Amino acid sequence: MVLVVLGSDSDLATMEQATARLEKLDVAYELTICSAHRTPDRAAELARTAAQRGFRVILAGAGAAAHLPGVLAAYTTLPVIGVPLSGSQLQGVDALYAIVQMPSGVPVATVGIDAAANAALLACEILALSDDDLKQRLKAARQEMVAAVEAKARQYGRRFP
Ligand code: RP5
Repeated sequence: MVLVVLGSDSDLATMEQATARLEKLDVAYELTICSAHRTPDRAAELARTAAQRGFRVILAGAGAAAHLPGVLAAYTTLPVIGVPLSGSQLQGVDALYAIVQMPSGVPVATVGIDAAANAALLACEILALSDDDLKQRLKAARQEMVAAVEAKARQYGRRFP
């Protein structure tokens, strides 16, 4: 249901934050590696066939001159969420600018640098528009987050004097 594309195996550790969220929310995904620069034909084919293969959203993580999300978006009207990845000499600012500054007509929803978990949650929110069970699981996850912050407030909160 969610196609997760990485520009390189060196992106795996960060992008696994996305797949962990998808697994926690019981959302099916397929993860693959494909480079806009090193394997441009494969990138085009992946995006062209994604909808007919049953995918509803694409997550694409890439670093450096990160054209992967934009190239995928060029070949499909499925929503594409781009994750700019750090690790380059410019620490992800290069990837952020490359992904977020799409020309008019071909949108890529862009999350923060290395924000793979948020990309997965955004993908789930898109899917939840037509999936009430997933909507409930997302609400439950928000409640867990509220409880975790409240527990930290109890643990670390203090007054002086
Ligand atoms: C990008 O170049 C990849 O997404 C990766 O973040 C970066 C470096 O790739 P490797 O040289 O580690 O394969 O295309």
